[in-house]
Order: sequence, then C-alpha cells, then structure tokens
Amino acid sequence: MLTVYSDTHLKRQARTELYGGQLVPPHECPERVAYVLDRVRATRLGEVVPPRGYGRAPIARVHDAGYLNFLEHAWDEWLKAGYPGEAIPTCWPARRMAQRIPTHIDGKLGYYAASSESSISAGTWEASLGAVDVALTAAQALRDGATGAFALCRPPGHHAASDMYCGYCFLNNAAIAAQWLRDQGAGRVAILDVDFHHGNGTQDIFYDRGDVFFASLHGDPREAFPHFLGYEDETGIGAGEGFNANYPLPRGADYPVWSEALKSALGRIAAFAPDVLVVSLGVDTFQSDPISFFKLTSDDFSRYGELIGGLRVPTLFALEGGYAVEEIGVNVVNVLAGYESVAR
Ligand code: OKP
Ligand code: ZN
Repeated sequence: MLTVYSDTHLKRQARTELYGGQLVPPHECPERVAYVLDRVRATRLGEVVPPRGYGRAPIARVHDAGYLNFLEHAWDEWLKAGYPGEAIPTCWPARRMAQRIPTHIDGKLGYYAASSESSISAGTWEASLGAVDVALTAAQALRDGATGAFALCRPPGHHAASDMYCGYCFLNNAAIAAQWLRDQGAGRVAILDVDFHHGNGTQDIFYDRGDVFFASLHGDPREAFPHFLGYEDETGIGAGEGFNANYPLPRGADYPVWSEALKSALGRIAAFAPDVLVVSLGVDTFQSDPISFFKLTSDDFSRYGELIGGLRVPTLFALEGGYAVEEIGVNVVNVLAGYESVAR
C-alpha cells in the first residue's frame, strides 16, 4: 500500500496540553508519526511518497472562511496580545450567551474552540495545511486506481468541525478528502471512524447529507471525550436522515464486543454501496492507550483490517489518534497489512 508522508507535521511542536489540571507535554506529539513511518519501512508495506500541494480550495469546501482566517492568524494575534505561553481558550459562548465573533484573540479562541486541551502554537496552521495535502494526495491515489492508500498525517482531524477546532484537531483531513473525492466524481463516499473517540467534527460536517455516510465506533460519550456528541440516536437530519450511525461502547470493550459493532457498521456501509471508503484510523482503541478505555490487542488490529478489506471498496486510511507511542506503528501497520491481505 502507498503511504503519503511529509515532515511538515514537525511544524506543530506544541509544548503544552491542558490535562488533569496541569500543562503537560501533548499526547499528540511528533514522535507518533515517526514510529508509524519506521514500521511502514521496516515491514516494506509499500512506497512512501511526498504530498502534492492542493491549495486552500479543497479546505474551503469543508471549513468556514472566518474559521480559516482565525486559524491562520491566531498565533500572531496571541503573540501581539503579549502572552507568554501557548494559546488556550478560557471562555466560551455557552448557553444563552451571544454567538457573536469577538475581536480580541481571547474571545476568538473561545468562539472557535470546542475544547481547551489543544494549545495553538507557532506552526500549528502550517502543519495542519500539510496534513490536508497528505490526505488529498492519498485520495488522489485512489482516483488513480489504487485499492488502498495511507495518509500518514498529523495533526489529526476528526474532531474539527466546519468552524471549530477540538481534541488536537484543526482541519478535518478525512472530511476534506471525502468532499474532494465527491467533487472529483465519486457518487457516494462512506467514512468509517474507528478512533476511540467519536468523530464529532466529521459527523457534524456531513450530518444533513445523504451522499456521505458516516459511522463511528467509540467510547460512550457519557464517559469519554468529546462528551457532547456521539450518541446512538444521532442518525442524521433532513436529506442526511439515516446516513449517520454511532456505536457508543462501554469501558473495557474488547475485540469480541468491538468487532460486533464493526461488523454492524460494515453491514450498513455495504448497504450504502459507496464508491470509496475513508477510514479515520485512530489506534487509541489499543489496550494500553494512556487516555482511552478499550482493550484491543495488536493482533486485533490485523483482524479488523481484514474485515474492512472484505468490503472490497477502495479505501483511504487517514491517521487520527493513538497515544501508546511505541506501539502505534505496529498497530497502524497491522490494520493496513490486514486490509491489503484481503483487498489487494
Ligand atoms: C483526539 B483523538 C481526557 C481528556 C481527553 C482530548 C482527547 C482528544 C483525542 N481526560 N482529551 O480522537 O485521538
Ligand atoms: Zn482518539
């Protein structure tokens, strides 16, 4: 399988994550993709190619113009405000407050953030743009006839909505790739989100659409981030009614429990008969992930890669989460190799 990779991700080197009441080194760190790249090479998964540049137009198909302008300038505005640390929101337009966009960076951060762990640092915008190019280059490979392609991107994307950043995510790589595939002529696109956390951003972007089916397996939002979306009764709205499927799962879910939900999601996707599948590939479902509560083993990742391959739909895998850093490479490549062993 082709892997698309660029070291542009190194431009995002945030020093802080607000976690447990402390500022700690971010779980979403550059070493994550280094481990994955090492494993791709060690296992000879396939060629590793750099991304092409796609510019801002495909991003503007998914994200709000005001939001993109905010993200591009947030770090400079934060510096101009004279603050010593990284940019973290401290107030929000909560219930019954005005949904107006403030002019001060403190207000803009709260307006455009859905959560506060994801410090904006120098280079966050540039790295996020680079991740989109990685995802789009992998999408292009599918258009060119590949059965599978892997976008080795960071920062991740699935929590980012049209006009909100959230959960280490700024631009929604998978959603932008899905929309781009539609714009290139794919009639129906399915997105399968196997990250431990609900893909709230992706769900929100496609919630009223019947041309993009979204399914997500994740920790029950009553117990797990992002807490405010991902319930089973969220099934889509308007033309999108029936095209959103959530599988919230309990603490301790192991492969028998998790794979039963996966098989159900794959059945829904098969019935939708997509031209192409985008997998939001987070491996924070791993048993020793430090911030999650599922119990998948490294072998389980191979097994579910095979199940996805059984769909026989050309598939773009875009990296999302996974924070057991030393095992992330094995777990990601197990999914990809499992897929290829069936789908090639
Ligand atoms: C991003 B991705 C737990 C706080 C959770 C944010 C997690 C973001 C996950 N106490 N913090 O989906 O892997
Ligand atoms: Zn996650």
